[in-house]
Amino acid sequence: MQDAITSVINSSDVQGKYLDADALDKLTTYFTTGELRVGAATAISANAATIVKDAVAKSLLYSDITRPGGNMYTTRRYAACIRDLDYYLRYSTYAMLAGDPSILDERVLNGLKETYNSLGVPIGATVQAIQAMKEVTAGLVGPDAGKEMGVYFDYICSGLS
Ligand SMILES: CCC1=C(C)/C(=C/C2=NC(=C\c3[nH]c(/C=C4\NC(=O)[C@H](C)[C@H]4CC)c(C)c3CCC(=O)O)/C(CCC(=O)O)=C2C)NC1=O
Repeated sequence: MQDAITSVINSSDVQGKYLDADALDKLTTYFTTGELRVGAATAISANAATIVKDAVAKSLLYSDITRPGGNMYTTRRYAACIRDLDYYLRYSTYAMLAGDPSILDERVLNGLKETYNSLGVPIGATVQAIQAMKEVTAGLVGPDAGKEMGVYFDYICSGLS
């Protein structure tokens, strides 16, 4: 896993240079948004179950997916879906704190699309639910932190698509 700091240091190191203006700019942005990130992470962790529930209500509930024949039908599969959404929220929060998406590649997206395809989990509906989480989260943490979280929700969606 990388973060905004190790990522600029690593890329300066491979060139054998001190941090240039561009690298220092990236670090300044990261440090000045530190409080925003920590505040958002605190609010998200205190409200995670509600965020997931509201996102499901906005996107999946009462659709064919929750009826017989749908992939969320049966309590076991419904619970697996809720659990997956909670993973996406928690790992997006980690990535937002780190200011870097690499943790998503390593711990979430690796092999996920293949798993979903083999189990018949619909990717389009999953993307809709993640987009609904993005909206609900932005409503909770405000537009600036919401935009930052949105980067990582979108990253998961493109990794799945
Ligand atoms: C931390 C990293 C991580 C991820 C991301 C993860 C995902 C993940 N989701 C799974 C299943 C599943 N995922 C879903 C999800 C859904 N079905 C729908 O229709 C909805 C659209 C959607 C929710 C948004 C369902 C229903 C299953 C169970 C499918 C089945 O067993 O038939 C499985 C198969 C094994 C299992 O059932 O636990 C994995 C590995 N596991 C991990 O360890």
